[in-house]
Amino acid sequence: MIGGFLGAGKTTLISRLARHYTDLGKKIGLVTNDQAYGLVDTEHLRSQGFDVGEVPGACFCCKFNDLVETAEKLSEDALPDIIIAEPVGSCTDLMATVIEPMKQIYGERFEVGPLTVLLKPEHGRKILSGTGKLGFSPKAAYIFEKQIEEANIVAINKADKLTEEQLSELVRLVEKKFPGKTVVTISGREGTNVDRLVGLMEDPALAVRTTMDVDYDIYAEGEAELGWFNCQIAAKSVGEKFELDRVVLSLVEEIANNLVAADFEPAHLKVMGQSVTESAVANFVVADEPPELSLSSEIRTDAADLIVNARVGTDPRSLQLIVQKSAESLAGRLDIGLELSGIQSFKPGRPEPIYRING
Ligand SMILES: Nc1nc2c(ncn2[C@@H]2O[C@H](COP(=O)(O)OP(=O)(O)O)[C@@H](O)[C@H]2O)c(=O)[nH]1
Ligand SMILES: [Mg+2]
Repeated sequence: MIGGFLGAGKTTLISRLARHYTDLGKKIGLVTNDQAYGLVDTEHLRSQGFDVGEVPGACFCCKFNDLVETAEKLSEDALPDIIIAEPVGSCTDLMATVIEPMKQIYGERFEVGPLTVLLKPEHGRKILSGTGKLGFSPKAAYIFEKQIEEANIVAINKADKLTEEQLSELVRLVEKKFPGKTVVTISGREGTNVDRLVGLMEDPALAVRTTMDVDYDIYAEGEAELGWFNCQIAAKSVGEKFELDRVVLSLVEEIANNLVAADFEPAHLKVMGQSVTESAVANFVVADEPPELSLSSEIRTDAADLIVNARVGTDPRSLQLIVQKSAESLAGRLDIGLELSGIQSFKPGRPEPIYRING
């Protein structure tokens, strides 16, 4: 299981790990998870040819049996050697509510690896040092810290965009707050140090139980401070074909500008655009850095299906209005048709784990 805050780079790393193991001749099964339906991550990983099961509608701990069923379904055709699961980025207490129950109830069927947590540097430095604007309220920051606290392995991600100084500051902050943690610095996107991480993830000696107290009131309130918004958008050219990458990135930029203007901190906004053959993905993960195109299609097309997944520090209604307004103004500016459907807009409910085994 690879956890970590929204936008930490879990899906990117998982796709690299899946390729790594596939190249070694191993069969890989992936499981994605979210509070909502219609996930960019699922489509993104499937578009790379991986076998992906999805647990939508609530987190793994509240849908523990769906996680097991999904993992079992992955093995119906061909038993996977390794299953990698990505929990919701606003989730914590996974050791007590997912990993331990998995070991105790299904220990004979699955050997459960260490809980790896990716540290998102964009919010991590502010939250762990407690200096500057946190970006989120202390309650959401509580979740961020709890994710690190329960990890068997903390992987400080995105090393490629950090200076040596910033990296060692993050290592120092983690070691100071959570003494004795196994910490590694990686770039999931570039592949730096991923071999080292793989070595750690395969070490059964690291798959030990960690115990921690969690205040479920703070956890629930912290999670509920994030607005969730998903929708599909049918993009159609009015005249000439459009550049898919440009539409996907411009939509994220438009929404990002409006969020920043309203002082709403993004946790993760992602948009995927798919034509029949190609896909593009753009992301926005922190207010003070611009959005980026993380997968380019390099095609022009007449029509594409877009998926929007936004998790932002504001109420769902304001978030929905911003996405709708942004799509409308972009359609006018680029002279294309953008038709929204399948809107889901809500804040996550209180986490109610099926099992909790702690100490
Ligand atoms: N610079 C850099 N960006 C990364 C890295 N890993 C992921 N990202 C970017 O971070 C954003 C969020 O990544 P994603 O894997 O979707 O995060 P998730 O929400 O944790 O699954 C995307 O724009 C990625 O391209 C990395 O190692 N370095
Ligand atoms: Mg993801």
